Amino acid sequence: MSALTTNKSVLSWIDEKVELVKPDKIVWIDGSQEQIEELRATACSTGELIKLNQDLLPNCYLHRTAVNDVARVEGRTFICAPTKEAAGPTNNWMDPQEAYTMLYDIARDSYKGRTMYVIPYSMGPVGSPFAKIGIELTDSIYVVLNMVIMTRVGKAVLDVLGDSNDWVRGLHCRCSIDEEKRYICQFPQDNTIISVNSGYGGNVLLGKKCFALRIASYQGWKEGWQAEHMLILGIQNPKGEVKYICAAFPSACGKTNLAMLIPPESYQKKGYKVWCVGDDIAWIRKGADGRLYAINPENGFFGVAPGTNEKSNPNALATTKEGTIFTNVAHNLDNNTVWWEGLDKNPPANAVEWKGNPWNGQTSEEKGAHPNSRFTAPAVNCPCLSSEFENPNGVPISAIVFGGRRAKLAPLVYQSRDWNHGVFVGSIMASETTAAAAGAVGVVRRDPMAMLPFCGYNMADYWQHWIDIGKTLDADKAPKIFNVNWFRKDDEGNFMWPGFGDNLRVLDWIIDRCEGKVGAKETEIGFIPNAEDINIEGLEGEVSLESLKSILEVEKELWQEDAKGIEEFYAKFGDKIPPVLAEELATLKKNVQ
Ligand code: GTP
Ligand code: SPV
Ligand code: MN
Repeated sequence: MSALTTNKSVLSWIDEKVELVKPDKIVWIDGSQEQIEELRATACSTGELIKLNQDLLPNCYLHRTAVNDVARVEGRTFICAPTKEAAGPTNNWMDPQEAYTMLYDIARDSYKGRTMYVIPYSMGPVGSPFAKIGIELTDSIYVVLNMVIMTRVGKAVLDVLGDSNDWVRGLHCRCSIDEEKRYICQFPQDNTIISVNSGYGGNVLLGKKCFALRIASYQGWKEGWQAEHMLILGIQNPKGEVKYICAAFPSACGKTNLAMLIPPESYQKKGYKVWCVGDDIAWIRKGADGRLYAINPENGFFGVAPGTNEKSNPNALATTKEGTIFTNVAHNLDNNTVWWEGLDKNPPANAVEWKGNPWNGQTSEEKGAHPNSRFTAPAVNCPCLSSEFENPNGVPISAIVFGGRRAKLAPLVYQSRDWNHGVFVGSIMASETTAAAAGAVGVVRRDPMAMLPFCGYNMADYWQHWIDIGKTLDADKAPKIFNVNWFRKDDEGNFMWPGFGDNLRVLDWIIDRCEGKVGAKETEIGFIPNAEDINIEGLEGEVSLESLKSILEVEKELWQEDAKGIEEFYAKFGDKIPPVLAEELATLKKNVQ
């Protein structure tokens, strides 16, 4: 098959990589339906994919990864910047030359007997002023078919690229899925990503975390924009006006759920609607009118399956009914469909669990689906997809929301005093770890702006970049910055806030604050709602005014403790800590004294 471009920088880079990995064959991905069908058929013939019940789940497939390859591997993810300091204390660093040498040794000849797929893709609507182009080389059909869902793929992308050298190089080699030789390496200064020995999600769909966050955050720093781990949603009020919110929560902390939320009944009756623009990544830049605009660079959703059901997230469930790839969920053999924990109360008896073993969901103690099992679903399937999804200029942002998973301390919601204080609030985020990354689950760690595993340069420079962006915004145009916590628990370990659709009640307060329509209490940590201003109509029996008040309280002793933790965290950055943040920390310490 002949190349789909005459771009010399593309062709010579591919030639080099062909020389290195020695594929039997090269296939350019043009994104045509015919080609997709052919790849699906090939993958089914080798067992890489399982074709599901085409009446119930048309064009849907199941894939199982290796059991040692089920999540991102943060310990084996590297920022290969020229110096350790450029990567900063929160990233693993490797010298670029050493990294290339090591990775090329691992990759050498690894495509022998295999096919090289060349995937030209656009992050963002093709040709949008926000969009960026990448080319991923992979020896995995699973990767190709996922990239086809998650990004805009094909010849049109190369036509937009023309002769330009401004594109991100991505080389993925499955090799032998050896954990000890698994590396996810970003070279921000070279616009390059190399990923070896994995076949899982965020490690190998290089447009996603590797490019759209790690490389793009660096590009944004150099070019004056921002790449963030944020959902984007629009709230339509009864008058038909839509206000947009971006929210950064760490992995598996509720972005997809919030982005697709269904308003509580009382809100629906009044005419409220929520529209999803994106569920994981936002690229943000200033528009001609001086406001910040955001696009979702992705074209699909790579969502957490467990817990997704008709009640918690019917929109996500509906999105997975066609053209979806399920990874590491249980396979129901009776009707050739899929199942995961929390889908319904009726696990299949005649099934295969995520590792590929026979499984009786009614009697087994073992899980059917891996906790980080996922669906890859096309955005167009989403019943609440925003009409602005394809808008090349993005949507104007009214509020930025940070949030984590914290059983104690962080109140349900609070508002920062101003932009710089908001940057501070983002920088001190902490959250319990989840199954989205390999390692212990439930450990509280600092995760500034939900970017700890995704920032492609020194986090202190990243914070300064946030502060610098703020300087360019007029106060009346800058988004207001908030922090939320849906995960507060009582002493018995029960969640104190119902969450999910009811989170709209908090977003409602946030939008009212943005419009100056509601008051708030100024506290040691920022503005807290008067409990009466959070609408709990229809929540009788679930949340009392008393318990709402208790999750809106500032517990000074806990904050004193936390301030020490923040100080320790900041100390890692030495004198690179932006003075603005050092001052904000001093203010917090004084306030909670
Ligand atoms: P990534 O795709 O890893 O970036 O995750 P995400 O941030 O999109 O998280 P997602 O929406 O998939 O939610 C992850 C888990 O959090 C699911 O198991 C949900 O059930 C749970 N969750 C989401 N929203 C809420 C909420 O408001 N309250 C509670 N208690 N749990 C929630
Ligand atoms: C996350 O972990 O934040 C995800 C899934 O969205 S992955 O694509 O694996 O990074
Ligand atoms: Mn994510």
